[in-house]
Amino acid sequence: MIRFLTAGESHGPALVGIIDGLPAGMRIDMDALGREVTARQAGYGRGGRMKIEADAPEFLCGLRGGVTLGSPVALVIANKDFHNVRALMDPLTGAGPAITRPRPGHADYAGALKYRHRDLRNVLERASARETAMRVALGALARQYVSVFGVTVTGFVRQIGDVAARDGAEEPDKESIERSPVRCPDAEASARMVARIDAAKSEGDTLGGIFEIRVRQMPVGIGSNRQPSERLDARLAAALMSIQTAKAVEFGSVSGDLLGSRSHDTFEERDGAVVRGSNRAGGIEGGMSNGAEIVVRVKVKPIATLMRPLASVDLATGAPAPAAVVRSDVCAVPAASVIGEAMVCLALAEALSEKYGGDSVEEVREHFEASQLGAARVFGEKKPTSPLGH
Ligand code: EPS
Repeated sequence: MIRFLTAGESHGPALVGIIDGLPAGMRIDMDALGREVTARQAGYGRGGRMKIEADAPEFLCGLRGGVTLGSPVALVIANKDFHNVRALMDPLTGAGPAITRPRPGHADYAGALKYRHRDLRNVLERASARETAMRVALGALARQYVSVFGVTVTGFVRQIGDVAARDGAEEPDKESIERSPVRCPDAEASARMVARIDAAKSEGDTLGGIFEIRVRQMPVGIGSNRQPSERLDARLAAALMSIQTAKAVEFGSVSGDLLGSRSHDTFEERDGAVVRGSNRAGGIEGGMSNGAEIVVRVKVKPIATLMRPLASVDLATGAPAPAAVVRSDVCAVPAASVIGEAMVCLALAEALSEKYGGDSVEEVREHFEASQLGAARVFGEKKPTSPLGH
């Protein structure tokens, strides 16, 4: 089974990641991995930190000659900013003035109480979304695993603040997403999102939004109806909700009036094949992939660090005081969409490896092909297909 762990503080020496369970024999596309990690760093609305960092994942083990060995793969990403704050953050000698005014919406307060930290820096360093740089690197490996089955995962931004993309952006292509400074394929909305971020910045405010992930060519029957924790939608939702700013996850599109007659996908017969009339379920029924495109949207909250700080209380004195102000981003929704892709790749890799897993990529392919042949026999010639025809 594929699983992963990350470690590292935002301003510590490095981020560390381990992914275990990748089969032997996968030639890793380093350029593709680098592009994903760089895409997370970009996106209009980022603050000063991204001018310091140039994330370059380094492999420590699990590969030889760029090919997976079947052993755990470990990576590090250096934090360049560590060298600017070494006195504060050195793992052995780090010390400095305590941060004591919690930011509403951040981990500061709950974490201070949980760990009994008197200095909120001890909480916020690990809570920081800096950690997602490693998730994206691991997610890039997971993407290369899911691509063995033909699965593709594309994320894009649907909304920033009160600016929403036109609904016409239904089949977003990679080029228009990448051309946009906010990863929104609707060029006109994209320009308005940029202006909205500028306005929020000049007001000392921050902006949240909504991103969407599409998964194409997903094999049927991944996930399970057997146990609550095995349901594919539950697993994807958990993976996406683990992103620091995520507040809500939604699959498909139940009709606004919540009428059953307008919320489900009819079965139809076309040229001897079973097809679906629509894809309102978003590709998952009964906790299992149904072969249609998986469509999932995530709402992300605005960043908790405001340059015009919200009301808080100094935990050291008990007196009212504005929340701590530290360097941060104005809007990280474009980055969140890249992280969302990574989390979906990791969750799908885990679920796919349960059904088709093997010790080598050749064996995985054999398992997959045998399973596809068997599935095609279940309904004879009436092979079920998705509304998109795959
Ligand atoms: C973050 C605060 C900012 C962001 C950071 C997440 O960092 P800093 O306080 O150093 O300016 O830039 O994101 C990253 C470093 C990153 O790589 O995404 C936070 O508090 O969550």
